[in-house]
Amino acid sequence: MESRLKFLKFRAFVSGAVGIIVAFGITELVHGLYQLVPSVLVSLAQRVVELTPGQLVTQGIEMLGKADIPVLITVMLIFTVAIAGLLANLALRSWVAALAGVAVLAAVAVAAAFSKPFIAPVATVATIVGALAAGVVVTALLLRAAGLMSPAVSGASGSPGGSPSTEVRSREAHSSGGMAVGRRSFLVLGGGATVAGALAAGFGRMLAGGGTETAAQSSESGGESVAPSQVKTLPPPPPGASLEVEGMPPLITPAKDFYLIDSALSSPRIERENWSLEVKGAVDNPFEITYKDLVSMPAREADITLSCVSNKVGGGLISNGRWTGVLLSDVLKEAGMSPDKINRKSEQLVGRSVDGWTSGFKTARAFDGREALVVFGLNGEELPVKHGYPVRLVVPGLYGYISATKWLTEIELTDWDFDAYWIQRGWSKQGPIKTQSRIDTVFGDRSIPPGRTPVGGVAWAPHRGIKRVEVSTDDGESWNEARLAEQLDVDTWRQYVYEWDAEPGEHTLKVRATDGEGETQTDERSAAHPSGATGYHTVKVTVNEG
Ligand SMILES: Nc1nc2c(c(=O)[nH]1)N[C@H]1C(S)=C(S)[C@@H](COP(=O)(O)O)O[C@H]1N2
Ligand SMILES: [Mo]
Repeated sequence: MESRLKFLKFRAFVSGAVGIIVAFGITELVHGLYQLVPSVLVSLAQRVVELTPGQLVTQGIEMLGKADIPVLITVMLIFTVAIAGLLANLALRSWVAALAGVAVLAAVAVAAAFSKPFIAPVATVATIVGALAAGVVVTALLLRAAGLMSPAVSGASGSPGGSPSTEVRSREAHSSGGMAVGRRSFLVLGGGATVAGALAAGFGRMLAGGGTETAAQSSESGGESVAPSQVKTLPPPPPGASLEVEGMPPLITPAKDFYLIDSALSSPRIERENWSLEVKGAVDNPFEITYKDLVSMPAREADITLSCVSNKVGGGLISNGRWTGVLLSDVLKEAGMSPDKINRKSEQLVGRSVDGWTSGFKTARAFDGREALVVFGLNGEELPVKHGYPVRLVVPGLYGYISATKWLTEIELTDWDFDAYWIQRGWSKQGPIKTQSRIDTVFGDRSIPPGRTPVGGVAWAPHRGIKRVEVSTDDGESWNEARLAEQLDVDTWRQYVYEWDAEPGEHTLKVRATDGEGETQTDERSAAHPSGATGYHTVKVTVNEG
């Protein structure tokens, strides 16, 4: 191993690494300025996710949580930098071989970029080729400054031929004075190029942004406003639905804090002018609807709590939104569908995203009275890009992975045999949100002063509602009735609080909820996979002597 590594010249490695950083800087900057050229880094990482077996992806998401994307991108970056360093070493022996390697990189990058929806093909190819060419030039200049390559062979075109390896050896052997000058320019050029590349990439990422911005706030979409015509809005939530307790999450989650889960490493950006929804499959009247048509249908606001199946007991992958949208049943009626027409061939409703992601649930859920919505607004604003702009599905009582397709572009009615994205990856095909409760106002592994301590939080059983919440302060030996806030809607979570008179010592707090049908959540612990975590949220606290 050691001896093999000696073949590698460190400065050549650095030259290649700097070259690829410059190349990435250029692609990211162009992406920031022009969204239709996708981020090469993100598209590469996206392909990796898609080609990785689902179980592994799932574990990755569970292990890394919100850090999964940055970690993956960092690994990609290190991997690519290493390849570039090796290619620069290869260049010392054969420019032809090294350039062939660069061509392979270009091909991989183009292939990854083209797997994204909505790209400008010519600009994308030009950007990738241009960026890699710039990287090659920088690498060649650095190799020359490092004295590893004669000016004659360091042109960007890589003028093959000659015998670079003997050339290199002879240059290294003599002229130590020349090397000193070379070292300085190597450092200046190398450092400068790295900083420039990193700055360009950083600036590009910043421009590309994301956050919870809406498309209207982001640069391109200044289009005419398409105002929904008839929205049945809701009154502000009654004051009784919120409890004034420190640490309690807000009844309606602000869009910027709404939890985020998707397989898309960067959100697809779709202009609503170009958006349409196709309703197809086992329906009498397959049809396509534009954004304008959709928002001119009767719309409503609905308070619905959305949860991710991979939320751990006590976890934060749950939020409550006030969604604006059209009833899914109304859209299906336009396609000639009605509850009595549901049969084996139309048993499942598949929602497909522009990026190919799918969810699927029983078509009957669209007609059983719950406010399953084709959504275009969140909390009185346009749907944020990250949460599915311009249109997504939200179905009360069902986990997001089977129902809540973001960047929705297709609804297909089909049989139950079709397996949607996460079903193919081993998650349960049935995805009702399990009854759960969480302690928000007291944290574990911390000590608190004795005396009155509100133990509160949220409990949820979307579409069944919460009838009762109990809190135990003695590890489940005895249970105390918690005070409930008003239930905003059966489809939302409900706040509770139990005023605990905390005495010094160690205490194990637990919470359990009973749904509107009288069913109490199970205390049996199970992991999130395959159908949602169960068990009581448990918090250990130490109460001081005071
Ligand atoms: N297109 C698309 N839609 C998607 C997903 C996805 O990966 N891609 N993830 C789903 C999952 S697993 C959940 S829990 C919800 C999360 O919605 P949010 O990110 O708006 O909170 O979206 C669902 N919709
Ligand atoms: Mo999810």
